[in-house]
Amino acid sequence: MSPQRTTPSRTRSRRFGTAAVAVLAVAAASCGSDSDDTEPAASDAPATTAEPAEAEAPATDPPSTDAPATDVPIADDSPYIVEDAGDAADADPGDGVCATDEGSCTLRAAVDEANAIDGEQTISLSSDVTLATAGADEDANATGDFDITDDLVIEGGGWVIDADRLDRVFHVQGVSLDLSNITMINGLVEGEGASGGAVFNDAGALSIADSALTNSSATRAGGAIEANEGMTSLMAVELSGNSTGDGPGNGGGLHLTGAGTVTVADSTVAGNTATAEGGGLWNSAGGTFEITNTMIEGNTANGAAPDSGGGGLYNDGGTMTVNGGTIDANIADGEAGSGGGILNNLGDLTVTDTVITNNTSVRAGGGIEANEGTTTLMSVEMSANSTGESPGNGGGLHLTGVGTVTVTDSTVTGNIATAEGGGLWNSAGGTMSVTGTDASGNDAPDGPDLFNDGGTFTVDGENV
Ligand SMILES: [Ca+2]
Ligand SMILES: [Ca+2]
Ligand SMILES: [Ca+2]
Repeated sequence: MSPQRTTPSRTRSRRFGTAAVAVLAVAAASCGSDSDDTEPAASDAPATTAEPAEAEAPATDPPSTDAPATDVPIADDSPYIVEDAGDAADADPGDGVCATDEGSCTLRAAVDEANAIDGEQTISLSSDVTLATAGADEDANATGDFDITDDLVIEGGGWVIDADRLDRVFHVQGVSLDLSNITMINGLVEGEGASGGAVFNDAGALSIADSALTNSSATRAGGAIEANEGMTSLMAVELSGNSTGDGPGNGGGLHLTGAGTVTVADSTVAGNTATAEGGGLWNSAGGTFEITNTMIEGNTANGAAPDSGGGGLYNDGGTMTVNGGTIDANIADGEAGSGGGILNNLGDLTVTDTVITNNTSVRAGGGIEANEGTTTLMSVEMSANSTGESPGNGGGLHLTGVGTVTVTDSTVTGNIATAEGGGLWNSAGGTMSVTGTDASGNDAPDGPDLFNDGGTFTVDGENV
């Protein structure tokens, strides 16, 4: 068999793939549910009951019949090998065996079993899986999404989990979930507050590696992933084609609520859409959000307000760090949408060693919109970004209100504004300091490279 056939997550995803599954499959085959017949029966009854009267021992001890099961720790089958693409529940959760009434192991049965047994078990997929038990808003793994209530590892082997628009895929309830080598598609959560189209990390520790989350959506936030506090880590993950609805619709790819931590590394966030803010990724006021060596490409935010938008990234007052990677061709297309690449709203944004290019907005900040807050760019290439006609200020970067922007050792070239400041635009209350930076070859009717609307604006120490 060839478990990789459907995954778009490329060659690197095979690191834990076929070989590991094969080994685990062999292990399972040799130490499965038949362990009962191998040892206990022969040895124990004779040994413990040899001398005392034959009559009493069997009566008081539990030994002779199935007794070993009650005294001996459960012979846990983990890793559970999912070879049934269906969605039936486990027949006897907690007996250590992943088995439906039919005797096969589905993902739902494996999660039933892992939840029921203390400690962190491992599930290995050996088949695609399709959700088939309708019923969202249920938290005991009976219907809809798979509810994770105990620490768990799932090795996907390159297989696909299709939520079939019935619900999201995983709901992590304050525990840890490590996912690797899985493609998750077609998640859907609808209604007021519905968040996390594919995965909802509710105050847990979620780690996803070498995986793809595609074509999922949520009404409120987090088209693919919603993190409510907790810790969320994506490593070599593709978030693509996910979307939010309109309630309000933030974070087309991923959204963080509250005081959590999100890290995204060596990943791709592409073609996601948010109805309001953060077409790709959205960070909360209490959030710490680190993005490293990641491609943020072709995402769209539709929000109409001046502090709405952020086609690629939106930082809503928290701490966001972008280090390495590219922010390319993202769009803030609302009526006064701002920050085609990034919108830093009242927060602390630091961008280093990153290319910001081809992004567009309607109102201001083709590449970056800073609404107050602190924005620091170092070794950034900002090129070919543009703003539209409402009014269209700051093709590269625009600062609104009383904020601070620092640009060091960077290039700001080829950006276009319809009105003022093709490269950089500083507000009346703003402090903008540019050092060691090439700001040239930008285009705007007023201030082709730089425009100062009355604030403090220096380039290499000289007032603009
Ligand atoms: Ca069981
Ligand atoms: Ca467990
Ligand atoms: Ca459920």
